[in-house]
Amino acid sequence: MSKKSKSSALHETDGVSQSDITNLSSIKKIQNKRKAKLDTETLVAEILNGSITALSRAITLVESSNPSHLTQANEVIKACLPNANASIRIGITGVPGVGKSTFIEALGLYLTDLGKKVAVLAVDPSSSLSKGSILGDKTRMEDLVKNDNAFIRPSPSGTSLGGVARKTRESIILCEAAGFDTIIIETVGVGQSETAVHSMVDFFLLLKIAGAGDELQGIKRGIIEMADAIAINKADGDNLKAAKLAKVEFNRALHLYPQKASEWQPKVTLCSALHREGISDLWQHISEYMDFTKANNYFETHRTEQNKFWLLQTIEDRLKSDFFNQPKIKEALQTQLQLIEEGKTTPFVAAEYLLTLQ
Ligand SMILES: Nc1nc2c(ncn2[C@@H]2O[C@H](COP(=O)(O)OP(=O)(O)OP(=O)(O)O)[C@@H](O)[C@H]2O)c(=O)[nH]1
Ligand SMILES: [Mg+2]
Repeated sequence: MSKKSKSSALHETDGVSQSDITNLSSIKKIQNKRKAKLDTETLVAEILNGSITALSRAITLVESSNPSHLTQANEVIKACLPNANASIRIGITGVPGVGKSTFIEALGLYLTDLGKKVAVLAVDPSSSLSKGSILGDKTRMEDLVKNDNAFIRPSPSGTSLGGVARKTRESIILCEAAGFDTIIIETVGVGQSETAVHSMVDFFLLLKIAGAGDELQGIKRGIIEMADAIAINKADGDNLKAAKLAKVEFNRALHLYPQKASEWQPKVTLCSALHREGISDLWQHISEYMDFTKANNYFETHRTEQNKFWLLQTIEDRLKSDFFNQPKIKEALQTQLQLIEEGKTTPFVAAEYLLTLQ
């Protein structure tokens, strides 16, 4: 190594030599143990016992694209299903930087203090490209990561939102079977991912920050319709006044929307995730929602509707990927796309042709 590079701030110290204790054979043993495929029965028993290692393994199976893993994943989920359901599922959305991760850490710590077991999952199809939010979340949730009663799993990777969402949905079942009673699912407020998360949770929370007074500008109408509560975050310091104004404006706007199927009237609350303020008020609100929807039966019927939706969604996803993954379709599709570009066929004739090929 040259003298120059040693004096650079980027210089790394030479590697630490391997200690005597870790000899090759013990490393091999550990590796083999890790690799050993647990049989389904043992895996399920360990999950039901609350083993985080078993839970993580099962989620890895769910997320795998290896067909043999998928078969085992399906068996595990089937065995876990009777033990799932005894939880509440909360979806959280908001634009990047609104404070979702900070908020989830604050809420998660508040709930573990109450004696709850909290699992945090995510649906973020973009993270598979950047890997950004995975790292970001783990560092933003520093205290929650260390908490024994919390389990945090980054968004599964995948190219289609449908695939990513299915994996998260199946992970919910596994977390519930492992004894987690509160499942928090985070998503970034872009694309269709909110709709996917909305269709797998009991309560949907929209996080906002106060803007320049024109609060409703640029916010998708559909998201407000989905929200069971809106929390204006960063209601602290100089921002508090603007946050209070935003609260009034959102409250007014909410009253203009038709009544929700749940008959629940969403509220707007203020919070500061950073200072962990307003968290208990919001939790009170969520608890009231659970009581209210359990009493009027919406909670149950809503979950049944969600299950029906996911049945149809899964079939749709499977048919689509089975179709597009056939080599002959891949090839013929390219030809048909080219013909369209040259104006030699129409989309409908081309589609008819491709569909007869399978
Ligand atoms: N003042 C203040 N800052 C906050 C609050 N909550 C979060 N922040 C800050 O806002 C920034 C973004 O917070 P994150 O929790 O990473 O936001 P996020 O929504 O998870 O962001 P993405 O993961 O990028 O979508 C960080 O610098 C936080 O410290 C709050 O209540 N008050
Ligand atoms: Mg985040």
